[in-house]
Amino acid sequence: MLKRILIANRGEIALRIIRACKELGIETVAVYSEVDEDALHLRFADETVCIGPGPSRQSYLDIPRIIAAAEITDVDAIHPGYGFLSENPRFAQVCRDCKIGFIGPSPEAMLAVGDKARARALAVSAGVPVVPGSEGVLKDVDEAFEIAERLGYPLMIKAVAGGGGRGMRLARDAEQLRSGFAQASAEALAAFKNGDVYIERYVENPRHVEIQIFADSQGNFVHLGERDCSVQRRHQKLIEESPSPVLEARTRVAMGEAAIALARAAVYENAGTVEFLLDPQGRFYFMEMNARIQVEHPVTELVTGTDLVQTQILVAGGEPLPFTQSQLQPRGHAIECRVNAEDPAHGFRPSPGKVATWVPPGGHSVRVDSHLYSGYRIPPDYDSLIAKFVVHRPTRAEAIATMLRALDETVVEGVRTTIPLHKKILTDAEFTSGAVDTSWLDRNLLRLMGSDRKG
Ligand code: MV4
Repeated sequence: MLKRILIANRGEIALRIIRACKELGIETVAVYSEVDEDALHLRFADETVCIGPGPSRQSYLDIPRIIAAAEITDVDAIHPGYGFLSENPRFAQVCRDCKIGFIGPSPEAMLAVGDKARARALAVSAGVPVVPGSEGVLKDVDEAFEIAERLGYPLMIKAVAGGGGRGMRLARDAEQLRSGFAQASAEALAAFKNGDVYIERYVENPRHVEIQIFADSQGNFVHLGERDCSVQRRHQKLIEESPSPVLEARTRVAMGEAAIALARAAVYENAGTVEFLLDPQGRFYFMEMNARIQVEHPVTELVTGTDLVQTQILVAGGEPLPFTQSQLQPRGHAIECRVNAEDPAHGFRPSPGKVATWVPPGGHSVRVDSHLYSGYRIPPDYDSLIAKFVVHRPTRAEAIATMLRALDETVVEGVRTTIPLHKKILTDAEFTSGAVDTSWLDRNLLRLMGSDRKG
């Protein structure tokens, strides 16, 4: 059992992890940058260590500074949260070398799923469906043309090291394949120092459906159902829900089994998420695996009645999973809205600054994960997530009604937020009928915001 944990993160997820530790009787060490001196996670922790200036490269992303903080405070393990160092195999390896526990998968498993071409090959070997495409990395555009003849158009060009839609191009014909190949490769080389690309048939109008999995050190694997994250803007999720409003029962079973097969093949441990594209015909294809606890994990916690962060800590301490597959029977419907300090009426530009008033929602069936307080100054240095509202009700219609009530009673003064947009989406007939895909929000943003340009 772990006794003392350092949280290598900030914001709402740092609070989330500290809360899990407190309930388990585990001591906590918070780290913070110079611009986070007033951050709420410092007040919740037993001990705090300043690790450097505001820019995350010199603080939350600086491996030697985090390790030094862990050594000084004599912790048993580090929880990386999401973002920052959470999916960095080098960091996981340094933790191992320094005999500090890493609450997450092994560096080997992280490497295996972190490289997109490797993950794809692993999926194929595990019998997990992938989008038809090239076997691996393409050596040049001529090889791409050859394979394109066999696959047919439209095609997607993807960078091996890509993420968040970067290094990705759609090609509807050979001409676009030529230009897109060069663009995707150059973009990936600049962003990730790796210009390797591969191609896949383009899946039109897909939904983003992901499976939460969990594995312990004894080789037990379970899945905890799906989250539908189709409401996105430029690869930033806004709303996630479980169950998916469109997934058929047999597809859910097949997707869960596929996710576990992939995790087994990667010799995966701890919490992970396997992302799939779901096409309009109900066929699904492996996309990638996220080797971390995700922002939207509370959606799964509510429908399965689990605590995924506590489970991460128990499993990292060598305990077996506290639930079996048959004990995991999802109940009801959960929806999460991500509240960002951004202005949807002006291209979602960040809206940092002082939050004069913060009155969060509450009441029956409403969970709020947030590091905000009245008077808090949101620094401009980090991502703009300020709160997650998560509701759990017996049906989707009731969950939507509860979320609308929660959004309505919230007061945020001093910064712009995505709350007005969430209200528009949740009252939209296409959303309430479940008829959305991954580009729905981009296509409908003007219509949704149209009658309310100032939010
Ligand atoms: C695709 C696709 C259609 N066909 N691959 C976007 C980021 C990366 N995770 C994979 N992505 C996509 N891959 C093929 N063969 C469409 C997307 C995609 C997408 C996927 C998930 C969530 C949102 C998306 C938004 C646009 C495009």
